[in-house]
Amino acid sequence: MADGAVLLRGFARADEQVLLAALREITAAAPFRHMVTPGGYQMSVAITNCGDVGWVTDRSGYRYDAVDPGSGKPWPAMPSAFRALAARAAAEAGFPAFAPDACLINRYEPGARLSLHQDRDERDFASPIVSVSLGLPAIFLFGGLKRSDKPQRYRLEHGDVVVWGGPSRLFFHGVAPLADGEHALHGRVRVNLTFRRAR
Ligand code: MD3
Ligand code: FE
Repeated sequence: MADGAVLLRGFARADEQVLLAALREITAAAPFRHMVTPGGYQMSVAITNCGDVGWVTDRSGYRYDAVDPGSGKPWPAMPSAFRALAARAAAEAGFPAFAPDACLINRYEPGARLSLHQDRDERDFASPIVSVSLGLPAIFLFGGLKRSDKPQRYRLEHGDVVVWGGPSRLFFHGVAPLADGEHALHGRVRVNLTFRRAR
């Protein structure tokens, strides 16, 4: 896709049942919720996390926190199936020692979108970010280092995995409003797992 960005089509398909079961356990303990951005807007994407720390946003800013603000408890542990899949994908893309400590889980319902942004709340930009797409397909927008760089569009489908490292780690990216549909396993949603080394 770009220098350092590798698209692994269908890489997570064989794990779809294990991933779904793990996802159900996580969201039972830490339900999806629509957080508020520092600017005061409610996100159309609902999020939760697992791992040592989770990405959160509120009126005071974006950050990684060990505590789920919804429950006051630590985020659910990262399931071994999640960790293993992320490490295997990173290795395939040339990052052999990826040890994520955070997994942000995004849920898109029809119409939900993510505007163009950079991921820069992590301490370590040398580690890649690994993303796993599940459920309904989405149009992923992939720009460059400048917000004004015209984004390329990629259709990401159930089971696709992308590794974003090297120069692409700080590229602007986003997701176009989700089209309606029905997925055999996940229903009327898209779920995206993003594995990060945050601390
Ligand atoms: C490219 N999520 O959670 S995953 C995010 O599909 C996020 O939910 C999108 O952007 C989603 O921050 C896209 C793909 C992704 C994640 C991180 C990146 C692409 C990236 C970081 C740098 C460059
Ligand atoms: Fe992002």
